[in-house]
Amino acid sequence: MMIEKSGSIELRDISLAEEVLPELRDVAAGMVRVKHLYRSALKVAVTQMEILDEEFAGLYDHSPIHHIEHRIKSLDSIVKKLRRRGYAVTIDNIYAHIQDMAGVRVICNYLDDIYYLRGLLTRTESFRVLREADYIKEPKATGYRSLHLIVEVPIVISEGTLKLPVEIQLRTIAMDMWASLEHELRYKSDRHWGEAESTRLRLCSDAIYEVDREMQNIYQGKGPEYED
Ligand code: 0O2
Repeated sequence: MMIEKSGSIELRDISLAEEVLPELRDVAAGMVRVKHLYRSALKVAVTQMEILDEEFAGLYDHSPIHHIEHRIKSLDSIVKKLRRRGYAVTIDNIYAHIQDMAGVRVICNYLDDIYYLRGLLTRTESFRVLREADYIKEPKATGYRSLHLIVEVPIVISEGTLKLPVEIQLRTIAMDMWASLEHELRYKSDRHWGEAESTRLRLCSDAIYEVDREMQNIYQGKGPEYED
């Protein structure tokens, strides 16, 4: 299953943002090209994931992929990220400093599926791995767990071949549930957010990880006492 998340940069977003951020006027025209190039890179990466998904679905009993989501980073998110890192909002800085303009999220059934897919993706000659962050082995302080890969994807355009970064996030269904709800709670709710709530979310993440391990043990026919 393929899901396109909202968050693509639309021209109306740019004109809206212009009213708030006058300096964005200069980048508005360039954003159209940025969007086109990264959407192309995203298509290449998503198509590769679809090929694998269809192969597993057609030929094997088990597919490591539950579903795939993809998105182009929103303008709001680009601006926040550049500013957080102390860069001016320019087209050059987007190319130089934003590696997750194009993002693919692969939701896997079991923990081992994540590392199996990682193995397939990092072995392929067409995608060079630029960066890897394993937030499963070392979760973020928030409790966030996922495996992140930044891969360089080639696209053929009229001027030649261009290589652009695409972020691939690999996570289980359970990790995805936690990340979606945590994001919703933390950024969208008007409630006061304190240390107690953060601790409870971290504990939820730990509990979910134990469930992931136990579900995998059951799937693999291993006893409850089994340790990696
Ligand atoms: P968007 O556009 O909303 O998807 P950064 O931490 O962003 O300065 P980096 O290295 O680019 O640096 O990013 P990182 O931390 O490897 O991964 C960023 C993305 O991972 C986020 O996208 C989220 O999708 C996810 N993520 C990372 N930490 C958390 C977390 O604590 N909770 C949740 N729910 N998701 C997290 P963005 O940046 O939100 O961009």
